Amino acid sequence: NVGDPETQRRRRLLWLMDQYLKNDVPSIQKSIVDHVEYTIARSRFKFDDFEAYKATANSVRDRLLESWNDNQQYYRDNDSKRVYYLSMEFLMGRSLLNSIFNLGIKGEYAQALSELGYDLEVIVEQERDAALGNGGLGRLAACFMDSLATMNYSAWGYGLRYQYGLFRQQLQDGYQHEQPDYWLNFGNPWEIERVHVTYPVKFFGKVEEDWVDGRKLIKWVPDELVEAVAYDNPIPGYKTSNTINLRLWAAKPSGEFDLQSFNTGDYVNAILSKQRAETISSVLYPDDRTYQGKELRLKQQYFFVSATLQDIIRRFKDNHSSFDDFPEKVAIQLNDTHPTIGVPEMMRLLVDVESLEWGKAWDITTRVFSVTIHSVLPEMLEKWPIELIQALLPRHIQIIYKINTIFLEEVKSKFGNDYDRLARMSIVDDGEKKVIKMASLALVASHTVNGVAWSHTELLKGSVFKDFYDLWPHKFRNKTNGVTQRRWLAFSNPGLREVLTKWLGTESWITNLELLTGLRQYASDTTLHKEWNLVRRHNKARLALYIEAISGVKVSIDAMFDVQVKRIHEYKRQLLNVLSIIHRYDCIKNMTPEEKKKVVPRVCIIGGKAAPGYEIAKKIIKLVTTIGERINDDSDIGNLLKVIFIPDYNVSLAELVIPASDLSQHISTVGNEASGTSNMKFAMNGCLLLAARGGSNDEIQQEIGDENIFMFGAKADELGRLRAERRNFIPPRDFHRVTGMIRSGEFGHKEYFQELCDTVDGGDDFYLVGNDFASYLEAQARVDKTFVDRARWTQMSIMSTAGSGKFSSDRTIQEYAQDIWGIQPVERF
Ligand code: B1H
Ligand code: IMP
Repeated sequence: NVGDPETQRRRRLLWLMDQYLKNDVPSIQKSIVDHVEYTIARSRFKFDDFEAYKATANSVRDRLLESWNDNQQYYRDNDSKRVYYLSMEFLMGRSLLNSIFNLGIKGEYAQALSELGYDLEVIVEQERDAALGNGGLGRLAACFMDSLATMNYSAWGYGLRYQYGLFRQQLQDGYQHEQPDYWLNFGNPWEIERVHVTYPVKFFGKVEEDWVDGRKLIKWVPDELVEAVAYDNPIPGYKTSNTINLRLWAAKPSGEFDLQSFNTGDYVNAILSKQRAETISSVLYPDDRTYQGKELRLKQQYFFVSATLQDIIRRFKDNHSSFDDFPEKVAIQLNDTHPTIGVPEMMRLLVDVESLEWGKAWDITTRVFSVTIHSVLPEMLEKWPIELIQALLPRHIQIIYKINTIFLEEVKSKFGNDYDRLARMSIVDDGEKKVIKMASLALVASHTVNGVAWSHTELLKGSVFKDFYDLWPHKFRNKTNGVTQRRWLAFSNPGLREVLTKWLGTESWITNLELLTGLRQYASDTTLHKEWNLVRRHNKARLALYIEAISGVKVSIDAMFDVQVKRIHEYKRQLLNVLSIIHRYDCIKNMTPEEKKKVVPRVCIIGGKAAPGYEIAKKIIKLVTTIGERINDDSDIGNLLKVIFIPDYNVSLAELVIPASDLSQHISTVGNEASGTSNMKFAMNGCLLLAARGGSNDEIQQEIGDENIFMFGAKADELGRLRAERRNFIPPRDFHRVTGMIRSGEFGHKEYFQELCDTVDGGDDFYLVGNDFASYLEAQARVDKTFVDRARWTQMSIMSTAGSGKFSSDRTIQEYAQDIWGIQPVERF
């Protein structure tokens, strides 16, 4: 025992921890069983698979917490610049397998459980997805967290802890029904409630002015006060001790406010009205394209952003006495415009609370914020009614007006009194609708703005934000999206992982995806072909079992698995796929037995959720299930064609489906998909893409080569003309034949499907389904022809994987870090 008492105490504590959290099999077993007894309070002699999952998850959490704590301490001491990623959505999926893989203890856990009589694969399935997101935008945030942790960045994610995540989709009689996703019902072992990390968030009320010592003091007196409570979710990096934090806020009634109403004697009603505060973080909005201008949504945005900024400023002030260094220590990324109310909130905190003068505060704000835009269409940009902001956030509306006035002066000084331009660029639109344009506010306050694929960024510069590009060309960047190859390749496709590692001679591709190009030299090696196809057959067999379990339909794994899984949207054109399936069915029905022998058997798999109020999208789902019933039971067709709708598509289903796909469809109307990210996951896993032009499809084509992808359809520069002339367009005969079959009631539900057909053959085919139909069928014919040439297909598949190195979110994050955030990796040891 040497050293002072404090050193001795610390040494003792470290020793104790070391005794407990070793990663050998018996130590892991001890921690699991301890959690069975002491956390779940079950007997170690009798616990079911779900309880085993909970105990296992808790034991993993213990291990995460160690590095999480050390890491936060290290960042604090090191005082390096941190990036804060603000997002309304984080679509994390499951955590157990991902965590033990990242910690490098998957083998030990599998063995530990197996010796206790449990199967890791079964245990993993007990976990509910954390579905705090709608689709691509939320999943991108989750991939970014993984890359930030893995690449040793000092980063925090901030968002909302919705009690209900994205709804669960149930099919009844082939129609979508939404069920609440109460994912916290059985507890969430991955989060730590921080009862002491709380901030007050104000709403409504009025602004009062006061003069003190010749200074104007502005005081916002709210009518409603809500408490934000932090829930921390440790995010481990792969093979690093870096564990970063995703902090999600939950709303709780505030304890200190409302004394007034308690004094009126109506105690019970006073409690009930306070309790309503919790609704702010109750539910994720399930609509990912249309802004409904709902008060609750704005409340959610402000709630999470206000708590976040208070937290960031508090952390900064822990070891800084002036704000001069703030931009050197803090970078804040806005994931789309949803957190933009943070701009006036930052100004309010700096000016009203921290007493900085306006100019100084604005300088700091504009050096800290940057924004990513994910949408393509100007009409999709977020706009909030002035009245709503005025009532809910009376101080912020004043700040927004002031920002706008100063901004418009700058525009004038550059372009003169060009009133059209001024009106277009103004943050405040006080025309008929009277709204605040959040994208303009975000752009004015951000030092950089980026699109999510090359073609998308070009659209932003050339049309959506052309005026801003004219004013500030230096602000615009491209950051092509990426996905984490850990979750989407290494962990979800263990068979392929083994093959890749063997042929590349290293596992380093798991952190350096560009190494995949090393596969190209073996693309025609027959031994590799054998191993490659064996893996896919194995994955397809797994999916086939799942399909049979949910639908009763037996599918052959010799058939091509042709997959389209993503949110159901008209612009994603599931209808193009479905119409061509009907066309295929019709063709097969009319074939002679000889002709049938030449047909390439297909299993068409479609999955995805429709927003609850989106009638057309719901009809598309019903159309898929309707034709599925007909085709799957048709003895003329047999195994030549099957149509499966996979209900409740989510992240964990994606992990099952993607490695088992032969062909996947990314066929959004050109110019309507900002990027797309599932295309990257499929390509990585050696699935061939049937792809329309635009978004990240263009870049995938460039990376893997024209000859290894099936592209079709209109080009970007044709979109404007084709749309304008769409009423004069006459679709091919086959197209009319197919919609005619639906309209005539051939599949039943005659009335119900009319409206759906009207969207494509009623002379107003906005998404150009009819326009692209011929080109799509031609591409599908190429697909069939190629599929029977096994060697050619396998080679293309290998080339797809080999060419997808660019689409790692590690690359994306590194570009953000260097080019936007100005942060460096901080390695702890
Ligand atoms: C994307 C959204 C989105 N773009 C509003 N915009 C939302 C808009 O809840 N809301 O109000 C939610 C989401 N999501 C997607 O982002 C693009 O459509 C994809 O093309 C892109 O790949 C993805 C990630 O950049
Ligand atoms: P994309 O629109 O095909 O690029 O899909 C983006 C990603 O979002 C997918 O790979 C999935 O990980 C995720 N995703 C899409 N739709 C859903 C959904 O309905 N639930 C959960 N995740 C989804």
